[in-house]
Amino acid sequence: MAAGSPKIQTSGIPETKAQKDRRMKWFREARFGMFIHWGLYSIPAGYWKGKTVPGAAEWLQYTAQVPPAEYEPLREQFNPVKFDARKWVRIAKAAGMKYIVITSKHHEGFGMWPSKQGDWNIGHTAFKRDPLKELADACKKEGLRLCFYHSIMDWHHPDYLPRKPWDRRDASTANMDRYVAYMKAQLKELLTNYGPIGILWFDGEWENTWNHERGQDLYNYVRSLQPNIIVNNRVDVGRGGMGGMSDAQFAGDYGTPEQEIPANGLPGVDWESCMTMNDTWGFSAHDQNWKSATTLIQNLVDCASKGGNYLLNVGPTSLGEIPQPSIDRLRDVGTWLSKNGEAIYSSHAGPFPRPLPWGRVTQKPGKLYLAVFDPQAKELELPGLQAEIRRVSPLGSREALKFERTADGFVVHLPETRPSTVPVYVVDVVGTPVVTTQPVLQAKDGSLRLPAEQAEVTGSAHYESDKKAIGFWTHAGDVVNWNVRLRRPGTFQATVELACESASAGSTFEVSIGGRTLVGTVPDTGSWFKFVKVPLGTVELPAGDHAVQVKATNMPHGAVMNLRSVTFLPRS
Ligand code: FHN
Repeated sequence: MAAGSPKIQTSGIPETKAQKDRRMKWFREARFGMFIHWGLYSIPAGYWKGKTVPGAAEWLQYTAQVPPAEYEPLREQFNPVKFDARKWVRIAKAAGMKYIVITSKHHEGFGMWPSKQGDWNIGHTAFKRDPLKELADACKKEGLRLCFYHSIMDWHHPDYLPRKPWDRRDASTANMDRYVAYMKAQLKELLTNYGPIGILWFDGEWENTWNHERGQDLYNYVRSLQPNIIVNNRVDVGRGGMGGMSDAQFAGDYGTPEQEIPANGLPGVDWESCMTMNDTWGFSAHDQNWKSATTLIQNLVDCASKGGNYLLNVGPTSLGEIPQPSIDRLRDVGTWLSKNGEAIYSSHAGPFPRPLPWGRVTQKPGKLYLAVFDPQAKELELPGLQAEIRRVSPLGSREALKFERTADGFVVHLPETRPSTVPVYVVDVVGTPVVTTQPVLQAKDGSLRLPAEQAEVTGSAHYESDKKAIGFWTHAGDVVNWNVRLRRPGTFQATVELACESASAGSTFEVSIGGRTLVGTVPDTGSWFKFVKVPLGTVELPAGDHAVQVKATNMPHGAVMNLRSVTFLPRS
């Protein structure tokens, strides 16, 4: 270690910043990985005793309350004769993914490798092969990193506590220390027999038998077996819910927001958003709610534009095949990345502190990459950008696009013809671009549209990307803020788009802008997901910069609302 290098405590293991940067380098460059949830749950695939089991398919044992004795016969049925590690890895590689995180053991406790610890693993099935070894060999051959997801929570091991309500086995002799020793013995097999492992992706850390002491000990143990491995934050108990990362005092190298992309990333830490392609992690025969390839591409760009990675899940069938809808989408994402990967791999968060209405921006030294989500956009405003722009071109072309500096930053004029799916434009800049202030700008049609993703929130309420709204608004003192710039005065009709379940309806709130205040009452919209537009009346506003605030004036129940947007439309 270089003399005098400041040491940073990485959860009990002294490491300099330079050493951690070296360890994280491949992860920060990769930006895109494949998550694989594969286990015995792929056999029932969302059904049990002829009935549909709702929710995530890998949770079937819990949701259908299947006692271990009734679940265990699945082991005798498991024989994934169509499993082909090379095919899986080539699908991931062609999709532009740089690493694979596969469930070595999910909550069901079943080991997906022939472990010598006990008999609840694939070594005691008709499938006399080791899928993790075959994946390790295929990843090595194709140049991807193999990583393991390992659940701390274990619904099968007799020493794991707490027991689930549907598990009537005697718990009087259960011993959590003995369980941890078992888990460590399995992890030692995984970290000594399968070559260099990129990430140990822990999960299931939320039950009361797990704590910081155990988490830090497990982090240190894993790193002692493979010092260069990366360990996610779910090894410890410092994850702030699904939000990702709460406190650096806990073990773990990066944050893990799940099924969402933080509105403004997780500044100052490494992070990776894990998301499903439909609504389940494990294979479900009844979940056909597939996201479009365009949505998956936009999610990847959104993560990269905020300095994070995107871990996209597939749930293979019990025969060992990745579902065709997943294959089709991954192929389309790979096609996009083959043309636009320069904007993603080894990119950094763009200079804009908040998302832009037309898309996202990533950056590399001397370049900005403008990824356009809005298919109708004809020009791109870059509010508050301080930079010297030399040239703007479509990525991969030398065509020079028109652009000009304005009072508000820059405007780039887009070509008439452009790729249909998330076109990317490269801005050649001199030096390091800076964004001093990023007001939400009034559109050319005079409208002022304030989406939740561009707001700054004071308090614990926060943006939920699955609802495109600010939720968890459970404190009456939370305030939602936008800084806006009106380039033309006028009289505007104000409208709030919101959702609120019946039990929480009735809060009153006010929207203030330019010294004017509009008031409203939150109606029952039927659910937190069902959004309606509530007119608030009209307001006359001068041109100039204004602060917009939405705050509750009364919160009679547990929450105020889910706020999707505030819109000011000019009265004709
Ligand atoms: O309970 C698991 C779930 O099955 C899935 O594995 C996700 C993926 O991150 N993690 C847990 C839910 O947070």
